Amino acid sequence: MQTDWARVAWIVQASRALDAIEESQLLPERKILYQFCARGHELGQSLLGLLLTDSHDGVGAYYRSRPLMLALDFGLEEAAAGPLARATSSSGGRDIGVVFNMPSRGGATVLPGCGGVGAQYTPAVGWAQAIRYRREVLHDPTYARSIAVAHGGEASTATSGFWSALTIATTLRLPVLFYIEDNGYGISVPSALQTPGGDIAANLQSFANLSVLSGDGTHPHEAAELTARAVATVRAGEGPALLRLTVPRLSGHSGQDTQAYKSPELLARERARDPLEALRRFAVPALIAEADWLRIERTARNEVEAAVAAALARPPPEAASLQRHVFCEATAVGGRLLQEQGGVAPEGHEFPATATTPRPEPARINMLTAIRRTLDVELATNPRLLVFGEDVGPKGGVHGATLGLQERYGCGRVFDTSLSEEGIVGRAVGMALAGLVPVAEIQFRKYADPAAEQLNDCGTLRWRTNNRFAAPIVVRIPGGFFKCGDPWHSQTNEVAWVHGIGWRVAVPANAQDAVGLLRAAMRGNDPTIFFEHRAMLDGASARRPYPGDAFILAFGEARLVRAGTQLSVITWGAMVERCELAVSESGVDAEVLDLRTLSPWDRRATLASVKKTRRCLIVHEDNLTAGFGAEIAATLVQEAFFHLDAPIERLAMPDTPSPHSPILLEAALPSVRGIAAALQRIARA
Ligand SMILES: Cc1ncc(C[n+]2csc(CCOP(=O)(O)OP(=O)(O)O)c2C)c(N)n1
Repeated sequence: MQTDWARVAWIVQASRALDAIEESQLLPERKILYQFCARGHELGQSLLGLLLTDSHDGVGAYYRSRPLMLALDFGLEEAAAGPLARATSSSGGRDIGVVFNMPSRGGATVLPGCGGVGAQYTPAVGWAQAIRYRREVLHDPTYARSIAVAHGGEASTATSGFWSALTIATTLRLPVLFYIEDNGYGISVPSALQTPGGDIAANLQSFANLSVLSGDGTHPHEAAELTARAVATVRAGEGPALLRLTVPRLSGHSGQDTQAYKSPELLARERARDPLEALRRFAVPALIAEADWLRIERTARNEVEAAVAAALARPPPEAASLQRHVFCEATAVGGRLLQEQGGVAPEGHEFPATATTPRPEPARINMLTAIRRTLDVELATNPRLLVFGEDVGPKGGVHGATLGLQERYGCGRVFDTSLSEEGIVGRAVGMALAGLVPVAEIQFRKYADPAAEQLNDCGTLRWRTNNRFAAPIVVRIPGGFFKCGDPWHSQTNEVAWVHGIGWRVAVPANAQDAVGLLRAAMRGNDPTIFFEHRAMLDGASARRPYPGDAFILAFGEARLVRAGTQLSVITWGAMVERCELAVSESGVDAEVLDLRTLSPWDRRATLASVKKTRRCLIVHEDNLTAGFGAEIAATLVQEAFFHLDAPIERLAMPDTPSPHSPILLEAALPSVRGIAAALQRIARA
C-alpha cells in the first residue's frame, strides 16, 4: 500500500498543534489537569494507524497513543474533549483524557485503555485469539486478515503483562503486532534498566515464533517500510511480530516533568531527531510541494483550534451521573442502556429459555458434577462460549470440573493456557470485548493474585468508558479449606471483589444453587466471580438433584435455609452447613439465611429477618477484619438499630492465613460448637 504522506503530515502536525495548545494554554489555565505530550512519537504512530483498516482490527493503546488515535479517525474534537473531561468525551470525564477507547465505527476498535503500564498487552492478545476463534471456530470469513496491535513504550516491556502476552502470542502464533516505541526513558528511568542493553528487539531476536523488526522511528522511509512489513507479516498469518522504533521524547513525561535528569547535550541530540523536521526534509518538495506543506500546517492548526473551541463548549459531566454504569442498567437485550461493544448482548444474541423453578432429577449430584454439567449445557447452546485455564484441557482441571469437555467441544473452545493468571484474565477481557463469552478458571483463590490488575481493570471497564464497552467475563475460582488448609489454596477472601468495582460475586453452597448461579453468570452482562468452595465440591451437604438445563437463579436473592424466631444467622459458602448443624445443636430457634451472592447481596431479606428476630450472628470463613460481615453489620446498625435487642456479632477466621495442620485449621475456622455457643449466648442476651 502506498503511504499517503500528505495525510501523515496532517496527523503529525495536528497532534503537534494539540499538544502545543494544551501545554501553552489549557494546562496553565487549569482547564486540563494532566498533559501527556506525544511530541517525537507522531510519525510511526501515524503510519501504523493508516494501515489498520480492517473492521475487526483491535488496538491496545496507551497514554502516548494520541497520534495513532488521530490516524484511526478518533476525531480532533474527541481527542480534545478527553483531557477537558467533557461529559460527551470517550470516558464522560471519568478517566484521564489520554486513556483512550473507541468502539468500532466500521474500522478498528480501540480497546479500553488503562492507566497501568503494560495492562494493554494481555487484552490485545485476547482480541487476537478471538479473531482466530471467529475465523476458525465460527467460520466467519470477515476475520480472515484482521489483526490485533499492542502499543507501548519500551519500559512497558519490563512488565509481567508484556511477557504474559508475548508467551501467549508466540505459543499460539496469534495475529498480533507488538508495536514498541523506545524513547529511552520510562519517566526518568533509562531503558537499560528495563531490558539488558536497553534494546528489547535485540534481546528477542531468538524468541521462537516471533518476527522481530527494529529501526528508526524518526526516519520516514525506514519507519514506513518497517511498519508496513510488520503489519503485512501479521496480516498474512505468519504469526506475531514485534516492531521496535526508536524515537525521541521531545517533552517531559507529562506536563509536570521538567526532564532535569537529562543532560543539555542529550536534550540537544533529541531535538535534532525531531520526526516532524525529518518528515519535512523527506517529503518536501519530493512528495509534497512546499506550498502544500504550509497549507497542511495551517489547516491542521486551524482545525485543532476549532476542535478545542468546540470541545470547550461541550458540557462538563453532571455530578448526579457519578454512579451510572457501574453495572449493566439494561433490563433486556437491546435498548440504549446496553454497552456499544463487548459481550454477546450488543449483537442481539438470544439464549435458550430459562426456568426459575427446578425440575429435579431423581439422583443427587455433587457440586462438581453440577458445575461440569452447566458448563456442558452452555457450551452446547452458545457457540460464542469458551472455557479455559491451567490444566482444564485433557486433564479436565485439577478439580475435575472440565473433565471430558475438550473431547466434546474441541481444543478451540476448551483449552489449556500458559501458567499466567494475568494472561488468563487479560485474555478473557480481550475476548469479551471481541464479542465472546470467556469462562476462565483460576486453579485456587490465592492464584488469582497475579491477575489482580486485570481483574480490577475489568470490573471498572464499563464505568470508565461511560458504558461504551463492557467485558462480561466469568472467572471460576475454587478456594476455601478442604480437609486441611494452607496459606495458598485455602483462603476465601471473596470480599476483595465485592470491594472492587463492577464485579458480581457468587458463593454457592449447594449443587442446585451452583447450577442456577453459574448459568446466570454465563448469560449475564457483567463480569462475575464464581467462587467454588473446595469443601463443597464433593461435600455431602452440598449434594442436590440436578435442577435441569434451563434452571437459573437471580443474583441478590438469599436462600432461607431454616426459618426461626429467636435469632438470625447470616452466612454463605461452607459455613452454611456448619450453621445448620450448630442451630440443631444449640436448641435456639434461629433463622438461617444463605446469601448465595455477595455482589449484589440480599439486604432486603437480611433486614427483614433481623427486624423479625431482633438478634443477629454473622458467620464467615474469611478473616474477621474488613471481611464482608463488617459490611452487613454496618448496614444493620444503620438500618435496623432500633429493632435490635442484642449487639450484632461476627464469627470468622481470626486475622491469620489459613493454617495447614487440621488442628490449627479447626482452631481457626468457626466451629459447629463455637457457633452453637454463640447462638445460645446471643439468644440469652
Ligand atoms: C503499573 C504501573 N507502574 C507505574 C506507573 C507510573 N508510570 C506511568 S508512565 C511510566 C513510564 C512508562 O514508560 P514507557 O512505557 O517507556 O512509555 P513512555 O512514557 O516513555 O512513552 C510509569 C513508571 C504506571 N502508570 N503503571
